[in-house]
Amino acid sequence: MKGYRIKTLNEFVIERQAEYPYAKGELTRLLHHIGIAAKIVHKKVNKAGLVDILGEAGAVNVQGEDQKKLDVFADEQFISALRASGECCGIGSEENQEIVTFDDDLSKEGKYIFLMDPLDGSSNIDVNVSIGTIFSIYRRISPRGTKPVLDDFLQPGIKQIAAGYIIYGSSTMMVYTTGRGVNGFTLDTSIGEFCLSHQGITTPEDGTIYSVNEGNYVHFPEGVKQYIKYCQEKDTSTKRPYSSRYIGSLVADFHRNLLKGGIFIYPETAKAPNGKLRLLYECNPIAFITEQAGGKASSGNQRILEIKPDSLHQRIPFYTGSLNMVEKVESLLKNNN
Ligand code: AHM
Ligand code: MG
Repeated sequence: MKGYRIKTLNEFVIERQAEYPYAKGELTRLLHHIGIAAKIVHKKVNKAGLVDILGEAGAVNVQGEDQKKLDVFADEQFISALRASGECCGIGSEENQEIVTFDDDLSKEGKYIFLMDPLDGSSNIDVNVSIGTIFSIYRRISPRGTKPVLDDFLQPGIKQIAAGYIIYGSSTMMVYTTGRGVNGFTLDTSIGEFCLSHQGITTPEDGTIYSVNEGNYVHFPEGVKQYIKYCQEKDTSTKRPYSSRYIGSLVADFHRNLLKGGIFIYPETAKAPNGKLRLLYECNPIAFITEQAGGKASSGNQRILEIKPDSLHQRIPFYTGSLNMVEKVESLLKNNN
């Protein structure tokens, strides 16, 4: 019998790098350091119920150390891992109002900038439900050797070099794309390595799951209301009614739908005309992955990846998942405009 050998994340990215003759290993090193931060956060997430990490950020524990909430902890871990990589000159994060720029000479030479939601699904942290990290990587436009500027971070999603997420679920997984398909790696805790477990992920064109916070139904645009009714109607030829599944962690809801086929919706409402989710570090990376897997990501009337951002924490209505499902809701939105 032929022996089966696992492939680790690091082996995989190095192998992929060899396919680009001019690659110097910078992105490889960056992905390696993302993996390190992910493992540290994984460890903390797994112990969240045991230690006093759930205390108020800023409170002082018995050792006299600042207690940090998991989201603050994750933010710090990713920032320090990226700083250590020497390939990243600055970071935009949901946890920080302004961009974080690295001052050391090595980092200033770095050609990449990094955007992240370090711990997404914050309402699920304290109740042992899946949460995640979402990230996006761009080439800077400001000259190397200088501090990055806001414009480096305000590039449209089509300019992404890589994007991914880590899901801290029943197991911890990292899923990422560099624009050549989507691959998933599951953390084998016995050896401390992310191992290739989901190669070449594609999402079904038609799904049977819809994910939306239906509690907000009365506030939704007419097109979304009609789409929800459509999902609930009986029609065996299209496998309706669909199943409704909503965890309240974008990463977890999206990950399930990516693998099984489905749609995730966070629409605009009268109260929140731009929805809730953030374009730069939630919607763009997820949109890049969706498209690479054969799905679609839209703001309702525009391709997410083509939107030119105007601010770091900008929000956008988000419709993503199986191609035909997203197109159906887009057409209902259009008809009810
Ligand atoms: P967060 O970044 O503060 O965790 O908020 C984002 C989360 C997403 O993970 C999730 O899809 C959404 O907010 C859930 O919002 P709601 O509770 O309004 O349905
Ligand atoms: Mg978030």
